[in-house]
Amino acid sequence: MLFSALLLLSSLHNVVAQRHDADLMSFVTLPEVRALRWDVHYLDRARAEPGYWFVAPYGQISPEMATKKYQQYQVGPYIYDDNGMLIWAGSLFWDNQNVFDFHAVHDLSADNETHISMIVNWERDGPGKGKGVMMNKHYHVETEVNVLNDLHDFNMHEFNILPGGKTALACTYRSREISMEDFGRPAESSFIVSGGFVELDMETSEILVQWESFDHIPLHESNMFHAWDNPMGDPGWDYVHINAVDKNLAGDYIISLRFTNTVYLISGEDGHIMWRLGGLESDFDMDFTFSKQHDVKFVSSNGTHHVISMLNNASDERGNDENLSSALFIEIDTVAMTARVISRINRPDSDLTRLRGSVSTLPNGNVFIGWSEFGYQSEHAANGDLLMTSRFVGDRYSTYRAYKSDFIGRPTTPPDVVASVYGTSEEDITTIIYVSWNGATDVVGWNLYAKAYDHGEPVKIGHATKTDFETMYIVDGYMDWITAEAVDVNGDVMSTSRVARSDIPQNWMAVGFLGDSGPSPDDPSIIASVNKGSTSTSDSTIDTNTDTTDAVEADKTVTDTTDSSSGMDGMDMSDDSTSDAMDHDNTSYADAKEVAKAVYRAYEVIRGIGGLLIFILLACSTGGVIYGIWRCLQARKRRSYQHVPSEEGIPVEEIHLRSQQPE
Ligand SMILES: *[C@@H]1O[C@H](CO)[C@@H](O)[C@H](O)[C@H]1NC(C)=O
Ligand SMILES: *[C@@H]1O[C@H](CO)[C@@H](O)[C@H](O)[C@H]1NC(C)=O
Ligand SMILES: *[C@@H]1O[C@H](CO)[C@@H](O)[C@H](O)[C@H]1NC(C)=O
Ligand SMILES: *[C@@H]1O[C@H](CO)[C@@H](O)[C@H](O)[C@H]1NC(C)=O
Ligand SMILES: CC(=O)N[C@H]1CO[C@H](CO)[C@@H](O)[C@@H]1O
Repeated sequence: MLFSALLLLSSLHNVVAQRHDADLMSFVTLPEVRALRWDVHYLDRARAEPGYWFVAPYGQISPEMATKKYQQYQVGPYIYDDNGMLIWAGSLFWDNQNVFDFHAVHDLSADNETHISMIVNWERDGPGKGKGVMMNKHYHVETEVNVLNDLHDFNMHEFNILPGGKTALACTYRSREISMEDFGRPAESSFIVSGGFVELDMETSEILVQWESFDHIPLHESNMFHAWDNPMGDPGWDYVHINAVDKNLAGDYIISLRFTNTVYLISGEDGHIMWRLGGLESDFDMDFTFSKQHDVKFVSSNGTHHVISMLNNASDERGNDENLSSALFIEIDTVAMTARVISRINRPDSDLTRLRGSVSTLPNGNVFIGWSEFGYQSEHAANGDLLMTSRFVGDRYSTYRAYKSDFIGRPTTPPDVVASVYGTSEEDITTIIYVSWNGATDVVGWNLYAKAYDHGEPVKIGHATKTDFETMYIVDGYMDWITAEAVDVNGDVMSTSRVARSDIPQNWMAVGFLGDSGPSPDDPSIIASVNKGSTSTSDSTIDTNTDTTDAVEADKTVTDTTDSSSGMDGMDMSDDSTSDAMDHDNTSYADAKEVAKAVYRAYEVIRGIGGLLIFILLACSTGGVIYGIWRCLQARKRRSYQHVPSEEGIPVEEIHLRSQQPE
């Protein structure tokens, strides 16, 4: 008996363990997106630079085969806040295509805003050769930069939009046939992949500068193609493997070739190699070595003295040169011809980054490092102190590079709202509302509205604080025709959703609803004003979810004066007081709902016999009567909402008008 119970338990446990999507987020408002969850650890939060993470998870580097199967969106560009909260899922935009080098772009002359850029991968089954893309804060594509016709694809390593935003750098891989003379075999030739870069015009994709290793870097510098290797046919030996390019203000280019373990400075004037750092033919007196480096960038450069950063992964698919990877900051003096490490930041988990990776300096001097595999990334103070590490919860994806930046995202698509109605009787109906706004930064809360009927006025039914990508809000009653307003820190409305009809069961009786017929939508204004009446001081009972601070404040006073030794915290008290208020108001609330039902049913009838026009005509023709009653009601309203039920006898349209009165 016990044994079988244990067996059952363990098999249940396996069911839980076998859930294959526990590392993925899911949303009611964005059901097609399964964004990756993060595991985040702060060691010193106060010193971290504020900003958002830019990552582009992918499953495999080369494009996957197209499929007709329905797939949820996972790979592609994503923005998260620095707690791992999703801000933008861009996977929808590129239909699950791989995206690389996704980051924020500053220093554009066109405006003073932060843009975003990325490389969209080539298509395996389509004509797409991939492209460099820049988007604005509205997630509109502003610029698409395409590749040369003779290239296979827009190379995945680098899309480096230069200050001013007029031009961008990209890597090129091009197949060439070369004599093996350099290997002492002049009679033979082999195909090689020549590594190069281009500087492209952002507007026209025109090539302004083009450089290739073929003309400048002999075969013997390669640690991939050796004197004893056989010649290869097209496409040939990838003998240098370019993986980064940057440009300084002097107009010279720095490139990283992973298969020569060397960083090169290329003259912007004539393309000659000005110096080599590392590898077999380094021009510098160095106090360090590096290998298999990534993401070599200028930190500063004044023509003779440079500071560069790189990820020294010291490891690749063929082997390790040392036991852990590091980010290096190197000071290069081209007068004395010395290169010195000014900062080394080791991988916090002492592991190796076998491939890929990135290192960037943040405005406050912090260093943000993407170690690539499984999204492992870390932030460090300028002195190297570890401030934060994080990684994807699951092992299914990596990101080629990872960045952190400030950003303002303002999608032009409205927020998404989904609402559902639940309950087993007219009295316990609840509406659950979900809202999100893919891509919007700086949303602090949501104002939620419902309408009594489709042409009614929206009535505010609550406010929810945003604490995650998607916000849930629960409200009493059958709320329908829901809209949500995104609110910023000043309380200003940023955008309003479309009107969402609430989902209801197809058959209320079949799902356990007790009653002869299913419920109908409530008039939100009556519910709202009854709720308001019950406290008669503020909005707080309408907003029970979010205005808890108010409630807590009030309750603390109560606790202090009545029973300061109760040991109850403010939250408990607030729950009590809310339910007290509900008890008080039980009758009026229920009756008010009845009124709302009557209004709704009457409206349905009126609509049945001729629509809104008749409704309005009717309302106008009885306007005088209504006015009188309205004055009378106003007087009552000020006294107490407890009298709401007594209005049940008055004509429908008057009640309706009353419900339209501004609060
Ligand atoms: C650009 O924006 C920053 C804040 O984002 C502001 O401090 C700066 O003054 C702006 N510069 C210009 C030229 O508008
Ligand atoms: C470049 O910087 C170095 C050290 O920061 C300085 O000694 C040198 O004079 C600078 N050169 C120029 C041309 O500004
Ligand atoms: C790597 O670690 C091993 C032992 O863990 C040690 O014997 C070896 O010397 C280390 N290599 C380097 C380059 O530090
Ligand atoms: C309030 O309503 C609930 C259920 O609707 C009922 O059980 C309770 O007795 C009512 N309270 C008052 C004070 O009428
Ligand atoms: C930073 C550093 O020391 N890196 C290592 C890089 O790889 C070489 C060998 O290729 C090692 O000697 C270095 O120690």
